[in-house]
Amino acid sequence: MARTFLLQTAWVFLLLPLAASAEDDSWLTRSGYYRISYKSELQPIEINRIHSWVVHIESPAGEPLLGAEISVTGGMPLHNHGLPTDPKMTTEIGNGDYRLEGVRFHMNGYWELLVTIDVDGKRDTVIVPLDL
Ligand SMILES: [Cu+2]
Repeated sequence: MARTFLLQTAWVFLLLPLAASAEDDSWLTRSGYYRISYKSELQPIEINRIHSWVVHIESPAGEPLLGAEISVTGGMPLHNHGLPTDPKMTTEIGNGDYRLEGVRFHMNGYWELLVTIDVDGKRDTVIVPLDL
């Protein structure tokens, strides 16, 4: 009986990280300075609807980073075109969260966002992939 319980518990712990990573993707910047994740305020993301994201910036150890400057460019590398808008970071919400306004995608397919993060002059970049 006790053995069965232990086996079942082990399965739960094996499955949890898989479930978490599917919902909460995050990306480490190229030089390894920052970890970035985001939540779209439009769920699911629809074509041709302008909306905002909340971008979360933390240290690789998981500590929220304050006072970051974030800029975003991007496009569809397979189509060789950029974003139809120029998204801007407008507000530092707190706790490592930043509002990014003016996000819009005008086509389904594979997008890449090039995110540049600057905290106290320490700059790093990361490509965030997005399949729509
Ligand atoms: Cu395209």
